[in-house]
Amino acid sequence: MSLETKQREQWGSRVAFILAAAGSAVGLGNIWRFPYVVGTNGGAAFVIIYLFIIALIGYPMMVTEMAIGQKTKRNAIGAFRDLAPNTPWWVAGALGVLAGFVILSFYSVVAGWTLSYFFKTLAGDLGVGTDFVGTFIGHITSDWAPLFWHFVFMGLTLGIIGLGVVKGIEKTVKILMPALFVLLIALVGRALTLPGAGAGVEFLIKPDFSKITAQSILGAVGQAFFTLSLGMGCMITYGSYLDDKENINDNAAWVVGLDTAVALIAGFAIFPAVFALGFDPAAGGGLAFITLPAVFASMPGGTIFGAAFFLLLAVAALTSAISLLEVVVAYYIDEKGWSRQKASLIIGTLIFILGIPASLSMGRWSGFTILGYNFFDFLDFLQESILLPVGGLLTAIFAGYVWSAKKTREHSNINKSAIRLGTWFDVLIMYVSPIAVSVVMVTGLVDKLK
Ligand code: ILE
Repeated sequence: MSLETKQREQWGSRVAFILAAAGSAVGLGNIWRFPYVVGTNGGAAFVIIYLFIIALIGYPMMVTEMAIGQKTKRNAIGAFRDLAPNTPWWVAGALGVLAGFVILSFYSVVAGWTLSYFFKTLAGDLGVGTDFVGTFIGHITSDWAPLFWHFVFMGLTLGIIGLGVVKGIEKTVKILMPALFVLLIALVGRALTLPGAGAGVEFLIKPDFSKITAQSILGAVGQAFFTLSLGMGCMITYGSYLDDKENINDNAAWVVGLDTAVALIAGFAIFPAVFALGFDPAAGGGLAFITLPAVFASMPGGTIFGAAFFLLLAVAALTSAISLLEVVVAYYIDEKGWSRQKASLIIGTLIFILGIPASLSMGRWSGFTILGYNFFDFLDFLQESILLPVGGLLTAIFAGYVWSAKKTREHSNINKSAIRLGTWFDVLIMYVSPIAVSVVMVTGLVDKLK
C-alpha cells in the first residue's frame, strides 16, 4: 500500500521511541568496538576525548537528524527532498540509505559470529585449554557456518521489519532493551568482583594523555558517528515516526546518554576481567572473540557469563540491525510505493547476498582485494571513511546553512523540553561539526591511501 492509502505509522509512546533509537545506537559499536578502540588507544585519556566529541558533535547531530525526520515525516531521501525541493540535497539522504545497506551486510556477518559464539559457549566448546585464536580464525574463515548464522540473523532482522514499526520494532525493543541492561549489569557485577579487577578500573579512569595521538582523535570521531547511528539515515527515519507533540531535545539527550552509558559500562564489564586474568587490553578486534572467551573459560561461572555476554552482543546487534534495514525499507515504501513485506523481503535478501562475499573474504575469497582490502574490510572502509563522514558533513551543512541552524533549532525547541537549544547549537552545527568531520575525513583518507 502506498502513502496515500495507508497512514504512516507512529511510535506508541515516548518511551518506545527512546528505546528504539537507543536500540539503534547501542550495538556492536558499544560492546565490541568501543572497548577495543579504548584498549588500543590507551584507555582513560581516549575516553575523555571521546566524551567531549559526543557532547560537541554527537548530540547536535543527533538533534539535527531527529528534527529532519520529525519535521518531514519522510524517509532519509524524501526528507531532504521535502525540505529542499528541486535541489540535489537528496544526495545527503541517499548516502545514508546506501550506508544503511552497506553497513548491514557486514554487520550481520559479525552479528552471526556472536550468535554462533553464544551457542559454542553454552555447549561448553570454549572451555579451558581451547586454542582461542585458532577457534576464532577457524570459524570466520570457514565457508558454511558463518554464512548460516548470517542467514539466521538477517532472517530475524527482516522478519521484525516486515511486521512494522509498532508490531515489529517497538515490540522487539521493549523486550530486548531492558533484557540487555540486566545482562550488562550482571556482567559488570561479575567482572568487578574478580580478584585483581582494580587494574582494569584504573585503566578506564586514570588518564595518561601522552598516549593520545592525532589518530586516536580521528578514531574517537569515527566511533562517535558509528555508535550513535549518525550519517546512516537511522535517526532521520526513526524521527519520522515521532509524533509532532514530542520534543526532540530531551529525547536526543536520552539516546546519547544511554548509548554512552552502555559503552562505558561495557568497558567496566570487560577491562576488569581482562586485567584480572592478565590478558592484553590492546588485543584489537579480537578482544571480544579471542580474549574474552579465554577470560570466561578461566573464571568461575564462566560458561553462564560467557553465554550471557554473547547473547547480549547478539541482542544489541539485532536492535541496531533492524534500524539499518528500516532506513532502506522506509525509502522503498515511501518513494516507490512498495508494501512493507515486499520491501523487507527484497532488500533483506539483497543485503544478505552482499554479506556473502564479505563473509567468504575472511577465508576462501581472501585473495580478492579492492584497494588492498579484502571485501569485508573494503565495505568497512567505504562506510567509515566515505559514506558516514560525507553523509554527516552534508547533513550538518544542510541543517546549518540550507534549512538553517535557526530553523533547525526552532523546530527542535517547539515543544516543552528541559534542554533548550540556544545559539551555542548554531555554532556547533555550523562550524564545529562540519570542520571536525572534514578534518577527520581528509586526514583519515590520506593516511589510509598512502
Ligand atoms: N549504532 C550501532 C552500533 O553502534 C549500529 C552502527 C547501527 C552501524 O553498533
